[in-house]
Amino acid sequence: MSNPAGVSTKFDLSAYLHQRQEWVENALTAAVPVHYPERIYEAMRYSLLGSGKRLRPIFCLASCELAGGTVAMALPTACALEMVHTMSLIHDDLPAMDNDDYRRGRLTNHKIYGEAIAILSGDGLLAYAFEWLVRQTQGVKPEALLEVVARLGHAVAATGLVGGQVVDLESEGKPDVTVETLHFIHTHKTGALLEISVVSGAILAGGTQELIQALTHYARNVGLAFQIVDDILDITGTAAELGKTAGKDLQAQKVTYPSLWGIEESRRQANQLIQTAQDVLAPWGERAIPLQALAEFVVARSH
Ligand code: GRG
Repeated sequence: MSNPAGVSTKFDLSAYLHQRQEWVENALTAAVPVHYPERIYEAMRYSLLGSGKRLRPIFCLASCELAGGTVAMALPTACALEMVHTMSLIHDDLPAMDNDDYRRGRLTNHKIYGEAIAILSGDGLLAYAFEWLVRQTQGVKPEALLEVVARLGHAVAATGLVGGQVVDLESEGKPDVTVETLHFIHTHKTGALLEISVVSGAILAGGTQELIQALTHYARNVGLAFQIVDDILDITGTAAELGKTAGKDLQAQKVTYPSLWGIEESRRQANQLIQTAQDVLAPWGERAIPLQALAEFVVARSH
């Protein structure tokens, strides 16, 4: 792993990810038990549990750790971030949006439960995410928690995910989408939630303004690199094998970074963004190693 701080260390990213994925999986399983009316809880659990890289929760836990906080301080927010992310995937797959039949290698929520329940399970997860983080967070200053709630709302609203999705839908089928429009789509549709994921952990832990600013810069670079790699994987990687694009010729429908820049240049840009993200956290030395490694994972991942 490259280490801009010059700290030589062996960091086992795989063990780090595995441990946190398990914490998040257990916490999410407990957060959404099945009650009457069972069908909606089952639909929520179908999309929420058992798969996904859990990157957003792990970014949140890692930044809390970097700011000197504990896992317990950030775990409810980490779960809320995954609930919001899951909501966005369920809604993104709907016939009115991307109309996808498969997600993470299995049928999408609406294919199993029908459109009405899929819409409602997304709505249920979104609202519950806010309740969960407010009620479950302990040992955090109320002002910090309020700031996280406000920022999460901002990341989901028309200022974030929703705005990005609208421009994405409006751009579909248009061959003349500019790199600026593509950038708007991704900084809102993908970047906004990644940014609050990274920054929320440090806010909860009472991190300094300097750290929060650095993490914002880190997150914006990682978020864009994440999207570039996502576009590359749609063409070359295992995403199609996993069924993400089954039955669709995405390249024919959407302007992407590789379609504008080519695959080689897109990869170069992604690597450059990751290098910048790592450099930003270099002053935090060894404490930033998990986030440095996570940044590399984003470009090296295969799905
Ligand atoms: C209804 C309030 C409301 C908002 C929804 C549908 C929508 C607005 C926005 C779409 C957001 C979206 C689906 C962005 C794509 C993000 C993305 C790159 C997902 C893949 O993330 P990974 O690789 O997936 O982390 P896993 O499966 O590992 O979780």
